[in-house]
Amino acid sequence: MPGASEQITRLLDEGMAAIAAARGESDLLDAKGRFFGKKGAVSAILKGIAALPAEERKAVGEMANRARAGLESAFDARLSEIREKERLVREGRERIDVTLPGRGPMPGHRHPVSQTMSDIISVFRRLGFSVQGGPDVETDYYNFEALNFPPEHPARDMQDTFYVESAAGDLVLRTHTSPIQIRTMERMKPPVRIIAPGTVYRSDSDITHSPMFHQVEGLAVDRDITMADLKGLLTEFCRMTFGPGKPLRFRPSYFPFTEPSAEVDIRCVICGGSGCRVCKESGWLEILGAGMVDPSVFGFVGYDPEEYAGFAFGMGVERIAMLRHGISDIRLFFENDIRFLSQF
Ligand code: FA5
Repeated sequence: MPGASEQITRLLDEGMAAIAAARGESDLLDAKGRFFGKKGAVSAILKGIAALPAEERKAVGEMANRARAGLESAFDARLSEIREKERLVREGRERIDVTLPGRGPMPGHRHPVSQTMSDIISVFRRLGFSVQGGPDVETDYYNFEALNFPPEHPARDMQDTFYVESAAGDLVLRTHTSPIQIRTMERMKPPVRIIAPGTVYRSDSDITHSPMFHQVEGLAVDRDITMADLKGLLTEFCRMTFGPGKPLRFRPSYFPFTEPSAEVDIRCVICGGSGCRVCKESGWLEILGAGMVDPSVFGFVGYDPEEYAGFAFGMGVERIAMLRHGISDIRLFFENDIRFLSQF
């Protein structure tokens, strides 16, 4: 075979270069196939030895075998190198750092509306009021009629609600916590000093109105109760809830079950009073309705209006939470976005 030794030398160089350049096992196996595998170039030379002149066979055979042995050991060495490198990469990726802090469950906390509700309740408990409850699904009688809203009374329109069909008669999702006034007075004789927290429902929805929201009702009935007691109590409640010096105002209003009636507004915290979309440019945000219990309501529960007088109020819990935390859209409370809720 003319130039067999040069050919072997060249194959050896090329084979060594291919082994050294191999990046992974598959490159390496490819080089083996081309140069010294069963069908590789070195094997082809060995197979062709028989055709060589007798005096060359021995030398070419020895040279080809040495070349194959050299390539095989280079292959083995490179294979171990590649496997070691892969092992280090894999272990680096999978390494567990036992000193890292664990991933525990995120600690939860109470919703800002529930926090505000409990704070309101504790203020009134300190002022001598006990807590009463009533059903969310109410009869028309307790929600409207006994509160002096006759069936076609226009004030019903201000509290449009969700009606529940029932064989038992007209049922509504209560529009306010005031029905608990009636239920309480049916059960208790004066003196009465109660608050009634609860969920209420209306077909309302904008940045300060939600279709489901919370109110805390208050009722005090005794001899000699006057509007001054109501004003003093609500002023003290605002001082305890918002801190001293927070401007509030009493504004004349109308409710069928109180006479006279008022609404209480707090200075808007979003604009500081200059006017914004939250306070509808008025500088004030309404937090509650109140008044002296109308004698006709006493008629429904059998209290003597000549002997007793009372005041009542009903406050919006979300509105108070908005004012405490400077929140500009009531709907944020119900979207349950953890980025919002985790701030409280
Ligand atoms: C009433 O619901 C009366 N029952 C309050 C009352 C009780 C008056 C006892 C007299 C005596 P009003 O509809 O204004 O009143 O609602 C009271 C408060 O609930 C409002 O001042 C406001 O703070 C809040 N509120 C009313 N509608 C919504 C609503 N859709 N979303 C959130 N808060 C509301």
